[in-house]
Amino acid sequence: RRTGVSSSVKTVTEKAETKVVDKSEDAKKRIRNFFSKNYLLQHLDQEQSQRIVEAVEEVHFNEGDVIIHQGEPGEFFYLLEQGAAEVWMTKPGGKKPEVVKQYSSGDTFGELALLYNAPRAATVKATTDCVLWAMDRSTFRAILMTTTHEKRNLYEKFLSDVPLLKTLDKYERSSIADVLEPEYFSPQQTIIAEGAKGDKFYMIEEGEAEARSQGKVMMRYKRGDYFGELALLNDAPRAATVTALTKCKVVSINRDQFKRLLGKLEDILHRKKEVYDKANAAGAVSPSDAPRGGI
Ligand code: 1OR
Repeated sequence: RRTGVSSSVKTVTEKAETKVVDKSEDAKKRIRNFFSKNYLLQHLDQEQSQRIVEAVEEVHFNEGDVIIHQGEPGEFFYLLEQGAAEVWMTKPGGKKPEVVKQYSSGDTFGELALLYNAPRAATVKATTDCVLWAMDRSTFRAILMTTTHEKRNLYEKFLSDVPLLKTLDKYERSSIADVLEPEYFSPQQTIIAEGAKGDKFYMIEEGEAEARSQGKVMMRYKRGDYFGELALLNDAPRAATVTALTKCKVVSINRDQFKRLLGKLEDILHRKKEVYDKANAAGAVSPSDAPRGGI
């Protein structure tokens, strides 16, 4: 059963819409600590994060409890502070529910019903005892709705054009949209330097770039192509220098999110090695002969 831990819920009079749940300084510290680990909550300004700190309510679930029921209306967005949960879903046309995702400490879920005013898309079940922070619908809508929605819309078309991501479903692509960080480069600017330590994976949204190793052009990249995966896959230094050829807008994903969101594409990513080996064997290729990015 769900148990509310905080005792009193009151509404501040000056701001009729603002929900405030009394909590200790220690609880506030735990929530802020959660923010620092979660990509959705990392970029909030002081006022926004303060409002969330005030509004969320601590809830506990026991192992085996259902936190969210597929098909029911949604009231809360959840921050999983401690414990683990799994997502069960009966896919359209499917008969039986199956596990489609696992959550661990630092993850958030339950945003879809609040974003789209839709029934819960899946069932989320605690697989251990769990400590969560529940954010009410109006706080979610006031603070997180616009940014989440805009970011998912903004990148939906681009991500569906990336050949690498073709096998992912729409929800998995929107989870990628949540974590993308845009970066801009001018012509001849270095995006990645050979030999450097690598902690980001890149996709080109606009512009062109090339990869060189020991002076030779190895790859050409255009919109929808990706690079920077090798250092993350192999825990190795950057194997080539990537330089912008034109003005470029790239989007990047950090190492942890790459593992979490693109983990199941590892096979495809490893197969790309054949393309690199070919480029290497071909030796000093002229830029126009260099293999093009994606696969
Ligand atoms: P919600 O408010 O609909 C259930 O309540 C939550 O489960 C949902 O928000 C998401 O936060 C979360 N498809 C839909 N919802 C998912 C999925 C998912 N995974 C987690 N949730 N898929 C799994 C992707 C790996 C798509 C399966 C076809």
